[in-house]
Amino acid sequence: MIKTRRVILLVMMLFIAHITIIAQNNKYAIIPEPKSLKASKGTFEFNNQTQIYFANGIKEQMIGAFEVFQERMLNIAGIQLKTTDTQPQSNAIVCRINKNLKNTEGYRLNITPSKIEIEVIDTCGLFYATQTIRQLLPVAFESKNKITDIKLNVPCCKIEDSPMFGYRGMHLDVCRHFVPLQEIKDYIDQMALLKLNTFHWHLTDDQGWRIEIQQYPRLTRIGGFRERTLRGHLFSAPRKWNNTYTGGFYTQEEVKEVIAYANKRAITVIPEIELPGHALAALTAYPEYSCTGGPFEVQGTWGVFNDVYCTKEETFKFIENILGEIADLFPSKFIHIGGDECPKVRWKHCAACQQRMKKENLKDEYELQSYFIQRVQRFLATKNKRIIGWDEILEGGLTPDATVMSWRGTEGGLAAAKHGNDVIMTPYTYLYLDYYQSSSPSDPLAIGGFLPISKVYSFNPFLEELTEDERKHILGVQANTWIEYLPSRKQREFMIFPRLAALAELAWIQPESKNFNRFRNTLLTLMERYDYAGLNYSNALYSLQDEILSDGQGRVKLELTCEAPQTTIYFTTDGSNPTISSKVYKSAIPLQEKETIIKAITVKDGKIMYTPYKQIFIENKAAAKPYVLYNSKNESIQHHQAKNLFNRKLGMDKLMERNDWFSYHENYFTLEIDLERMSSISEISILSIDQEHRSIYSPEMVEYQASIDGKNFQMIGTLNHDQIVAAEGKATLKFDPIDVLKVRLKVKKIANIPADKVIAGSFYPRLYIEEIIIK
Ligand code: TNX
Repeated sequence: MIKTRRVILLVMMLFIAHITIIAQNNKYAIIPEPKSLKASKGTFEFNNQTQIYFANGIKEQMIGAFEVFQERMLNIAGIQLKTTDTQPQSNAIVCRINKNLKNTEGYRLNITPSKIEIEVIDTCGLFYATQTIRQLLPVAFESKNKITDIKLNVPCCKIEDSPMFGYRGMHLDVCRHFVPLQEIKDYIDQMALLKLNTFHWHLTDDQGWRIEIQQYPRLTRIGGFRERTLRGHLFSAPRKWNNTYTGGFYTQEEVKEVIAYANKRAITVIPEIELPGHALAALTAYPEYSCTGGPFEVQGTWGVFNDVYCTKEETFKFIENILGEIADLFPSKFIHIGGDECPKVRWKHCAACQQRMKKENLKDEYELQSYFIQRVQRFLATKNKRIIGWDEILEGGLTPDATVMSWRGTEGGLAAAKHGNDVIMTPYTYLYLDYYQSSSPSDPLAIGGFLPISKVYSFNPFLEELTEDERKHILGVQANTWIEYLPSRKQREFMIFPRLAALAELAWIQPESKNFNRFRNTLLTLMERYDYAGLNYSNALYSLQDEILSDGQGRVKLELTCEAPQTTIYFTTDGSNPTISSKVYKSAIPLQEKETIIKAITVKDGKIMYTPYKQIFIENKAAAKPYVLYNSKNESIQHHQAKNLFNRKLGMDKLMERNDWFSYHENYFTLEIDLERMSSISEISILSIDQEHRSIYSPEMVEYQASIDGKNFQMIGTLNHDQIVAAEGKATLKFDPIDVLKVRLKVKKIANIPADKVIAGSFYPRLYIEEIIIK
């Protein structure tokens, strides 16, 4: 009896502790999480009498750090925060220099009912203190319009804070679609809230040149606009176009405006001028700097294009003139010069480039690329600038002073750090905000990939392979927003927010201090701020992710998970739409063997929080059965996508974006499925796809075998490539029912891309399989 009471008490205490943690989190909902925060009782209230006092030592130019906060106070709440020359006793913000603080971006904040005391060593720290106060204020402080009837209280606490990385970036592509100036400024303000300090502005690409260059007006007049834009995904066939003339660019005056706006928010703007590739907008305007002389068009489609800058002398003059203007315009010490995705075919067939290679003693076109980058680096050094380049600048020899932006995973960053170069980590495996964030097929079209916010948050930039010394070369991290598929502001906001908050936290705090459960709670408050700011952020935190598990007894069950806290999942198995009267999801749902449809919703406070989950699970005797996979050498192998072959789920579309497929790139594989008991079967299907434009082809041949004793197999049939293509990728072999124990499939990839295809010779054929179905 006593024992049960104790248990009940303990459970109650845990419950209460849980509640208070959540409540506290919401009161001090700061992202990124401060290094240390000690909560205390009471609040400080802002009103019309609140004054700001800058103690001795705070230099004139530092005072500007408060302006943005003062403006917001005035515009949103009508409160004029005046500065005073004599130290007030109460109702004041008192700012002081503390020489003991080491990090120029760090700050100390002491909030009591009578005063807010701030200690810093420099302007950035002062600015960040105001941004922390901004997040301690009621969420309505983010409102776009004036607010009334809200007490502008901040809860008392002591905060000591400073960032882990000195480079905390957000990248934005403004070439694939033109992004208006106001939108840029609004993102910069949102970056400031999250204490990000670098805006990487991707200003030139094949689809548009977006910055005025006074010496070359055609760059924007011609290169800034295009005739047509691809509709739908690059991988969908046939192609469809939007034929509206479209484009835009920023004048140098506007660029200065953005730089000043960012500077006021402790943000550096780094421009990116792409070279030697991704240059078609420039070459359309000035074809004489290409290898062939053109003509070209500003591209309305995406990808990598063969026409790049020629390496003749005139081109370098042209590029130096452009970079000269850029260097004068941007105060940042870094200029990003691109360097990625530069095909070498034009250089191979260009007399000027071949002559250049001879003259400079370069052994191949990769070294020519390296020569290109090094020349640009040397030129910018004369302007007192350092270069950043994408990780392809490692090819053909790395320029000593270059900083490498590692985007193709983390390998490039690792190699550069080991080489002694500085690195910024922006791997597409974690930090590409153009990738999908939910697995719901009703999300707007995106380029592909799958990076839910938890995955972004989980990125650890300190790779295990790095020594203590090499770690110092990791300057920081950045999230990239490429906008091929984000033509509208609404879509861009949907992809950027709230995932940018995950980036901000992993950039600011040590990996061991990260905690996704805490983060997601705090995030709910940030999302409330976004509501006030009118941002079209994504609610994908509330979407459902599924996993198909084996129940160990030859059947499969469906696990549903939701990353958001405080939610309930309701589901149905009969095709009806779930409501709050449907079954509550508690653990994985056992699936019946016959075709089953599962629908589910996430509910919070009686509200459905995301597009309902809906999935049909087809009948498949192979599901959850043991299997062995053999490669071309008949060695048994593990393949992380193999489970997708029998998950009873068919792909959502033919873009294969969310990893529901099995991809295989060797010559053939053999798969043995153990049905575990004698089973009557009469049909085996293998579902593949054909997409010539992506060099994806159905198998050359599939051999079907079966075994009664589990040891000796007999051939039951074969299907060849033409038969499979004719069946639209569903290679079904039907036969009179037989009792078997095991099934074996030998699947052969086509050897070469047929010679009559455009891409023959330059790509290798790929094989993608969606499902293997046994009936
Ligand atoms: C690769 S990241 C690119 C961009 C694309 C992006 C799409 C990089 C250096 N190059 O040109 O927009 O993928 O995710």
